[in-house]
Amino acid sequence: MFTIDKETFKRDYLKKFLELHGRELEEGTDHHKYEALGSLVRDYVAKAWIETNKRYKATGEKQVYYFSMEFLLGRLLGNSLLNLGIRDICKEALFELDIDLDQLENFEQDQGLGNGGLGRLAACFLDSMASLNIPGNGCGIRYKYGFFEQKIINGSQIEAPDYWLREGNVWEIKKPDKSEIVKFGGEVRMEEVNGKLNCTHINYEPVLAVPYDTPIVGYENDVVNNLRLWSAEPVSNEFDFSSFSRGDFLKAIEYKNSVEAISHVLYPDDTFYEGKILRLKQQYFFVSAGIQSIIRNFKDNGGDLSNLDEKIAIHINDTHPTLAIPEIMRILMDEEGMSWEDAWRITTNTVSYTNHTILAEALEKWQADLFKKLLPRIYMIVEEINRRFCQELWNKYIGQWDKISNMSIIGDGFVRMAHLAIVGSHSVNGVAKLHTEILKKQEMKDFYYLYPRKFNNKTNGITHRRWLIKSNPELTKLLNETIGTSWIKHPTDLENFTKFADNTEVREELARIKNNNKKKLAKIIKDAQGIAVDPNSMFDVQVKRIHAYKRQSLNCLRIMDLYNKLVENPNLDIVPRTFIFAGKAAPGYYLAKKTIELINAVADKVNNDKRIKDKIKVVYMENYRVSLAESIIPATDLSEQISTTTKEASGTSNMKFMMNGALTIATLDGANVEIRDEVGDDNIIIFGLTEREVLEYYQRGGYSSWDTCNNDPRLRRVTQDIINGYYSPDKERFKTFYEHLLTYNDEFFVLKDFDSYLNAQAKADELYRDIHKWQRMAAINIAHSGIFSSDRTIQEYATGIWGSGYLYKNL
Ligand code: 26W
Repeated sequence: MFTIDKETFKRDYLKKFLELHGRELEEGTDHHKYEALGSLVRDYVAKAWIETNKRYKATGEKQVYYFSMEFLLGRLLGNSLLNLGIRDICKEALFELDIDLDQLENFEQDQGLGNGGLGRLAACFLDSMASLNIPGNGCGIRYKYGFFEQKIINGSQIEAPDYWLREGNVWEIKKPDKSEIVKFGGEVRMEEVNGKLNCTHINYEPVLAVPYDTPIVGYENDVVNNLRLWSAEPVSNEFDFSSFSRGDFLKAIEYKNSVEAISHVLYPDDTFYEGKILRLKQQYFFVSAGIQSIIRNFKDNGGDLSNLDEKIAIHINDTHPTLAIPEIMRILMDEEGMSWEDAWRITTNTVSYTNHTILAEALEKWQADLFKKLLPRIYMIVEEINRRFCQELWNKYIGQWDKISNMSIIGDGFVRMAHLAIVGSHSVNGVAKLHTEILKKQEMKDFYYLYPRKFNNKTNGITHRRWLIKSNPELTKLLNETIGTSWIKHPTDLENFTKFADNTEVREELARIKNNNKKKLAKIIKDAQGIAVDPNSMFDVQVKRIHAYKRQSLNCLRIMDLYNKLVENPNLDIVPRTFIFAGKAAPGYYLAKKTIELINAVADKVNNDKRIKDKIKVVYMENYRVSLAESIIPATDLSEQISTTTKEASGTSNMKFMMNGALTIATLDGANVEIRDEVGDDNIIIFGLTEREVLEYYQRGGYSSWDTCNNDPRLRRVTQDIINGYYSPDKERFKTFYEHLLTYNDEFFVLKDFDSYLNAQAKADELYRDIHKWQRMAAINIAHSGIFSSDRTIQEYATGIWGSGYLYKNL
């Protein structure tokens, strides 16, 4: 294992600083200091990185490639130090140089190449694969601009570009010699040579895919895996290709721009598919580059392509990288001369697919004519996959034309990516038990019937190294002192903490730690927003993407109701609360942006009303991102997981909160169900419609939001307040929000669940009044959170889907 002593570290650091900046430490800025530390750590990591690679080559172990359009890594310095096992030494050494490591870590820009849950999950998985010694590689896009920066101006979201590379990126290494060419457009020429059909792609536009590698450090195990992100560049002028007229200057500029556009910016859409051709280009770009480089590397190492599926597992994170399927087919057939049958067997055995959402508006389907024009050879292959698939269906479902056309991969002029992903892979998984059951019973039921053995569940997880050890050092210390350190490598050992739930001293210590974390967050809020919040109030938190189904609206309505009650009776005996919101809305999502505005309007009114004596405060924190989450989550008392049942595939912040000792108020949706199963009904606050009730309403109707509203004076009042000028002199301002709830019958049952939510909140109040009871519940939540470590999830993927890793070999 990597070790270093304090003095050597100091010497290395000062040397690095001088080399990098050509000046003494005293003359450097904080950013200089961060940069020197980052590049020194990268040097330390480099040796193990190379060694890991050599070891993988020598053992010929099965390699996993995790393809994802998004990797939401956040900051790397702190976690790399932690995983290397030198964070403490480093902290002491820097202290002696008058540098505060915690502060220095704040100078790192978040690597925000993802929208939300799906991208963060990919990042947690990379950490777990490395920590479990699984040969796991990430493959994605090196966006020049990450997820936009959110500013809240006059209560509204304003987007600014996230140019995260402005001050460089110490972690990445550009590898131009490992570039690949990706081909767009053009035509396909078919020729028969010696009785075999040959395909040649001509007149295409070539794009150079240049890889940048980032080391992913495993936890104290000398493993360093690789995340490879591809950047699009024009092919150099020396490159000889007939389809491009090199003499034409303007055309050359146009070509350069159109190429660079590919890896320019991350689409800020989450659960909403737009059908933009550039996105399809992005998808094929990184998938083709990734697959080509995997196969090239495999062959260079003497691999035999006929058993590619035994040596390589390719996982696709949602449908976004589904083109991996036809791309492998293309290479195996067109470049390697394999038969369709052999190529198909190898491809399907290699690829596995995870579905992350059942929302219909998120399903990717590409217009067939655009697809064909952009990717002519890939389209031909998809057509042939579909022809053979439909043939299979015809034989099985004689005369059932509707069923066949519903299941077809190409239909109504579109290529349906989820169908391609299911047909072309050997495993399809959901991300929580309930979600997988809904996939099997509803969304994908025809496919489940056809291929029952492909479907399986892998409940999501989070890396406890970032979300507990790194972000909550005081809680980590308490755990180590009470139950020892075995939980760090075996997170389910956190269960040993259960017996401390009844220990008064431990409960008081838990309360003290929480209070400390709240004080730190209160300072961040004060510094950023000028709002003073009381660390002794209950911190009641909802942080996540803003979306109608996640129901920030429900949270907001009950705050409005509570405010009304307080105005009416300022002496009302309630637990003082600080309501904290954060999250970004997709720039084109009008209702979500209005939700942000409404929350801010409510915040304005509530925070400035002297009558309610500061009993409640509302804070909307700007620019939610991984590093901010690391400050908010450890400071949370109550975690709001209030999506409409059936709509949240899993959720992962719910797991982060419980691991940090927050209690959860939740609907029985996504992984909340499994959290409830772990902690028991007494240690979670559940409310709202059940899965059965929601599905019945959707199928049979029978819900009238209008009636629900009219029968509840509290609802009548708060919904009127949205449009009567109470929160904004402009009565039109929140009209859409109101209409969504009342005119359009409240698609997500906000009003229906209101009463039950308020009762649940009253219960939370009651529990919070007894600090011992509350901390007992917090302790039980922490003790049962180990199962939600992504180490457990990754072990399940490795043994159940990929056939890789130590545990698999020892099955
Ligand atoms: C095409 C636009 C688009 C972009 C992203 C459609 C869909 C997505 C993702 C699948 C959305 C997403 O992040 N889903 C979330 O995935 C998490 C990890 O599995 C789950 O915990 C969340 O419940 C789910 O909403």
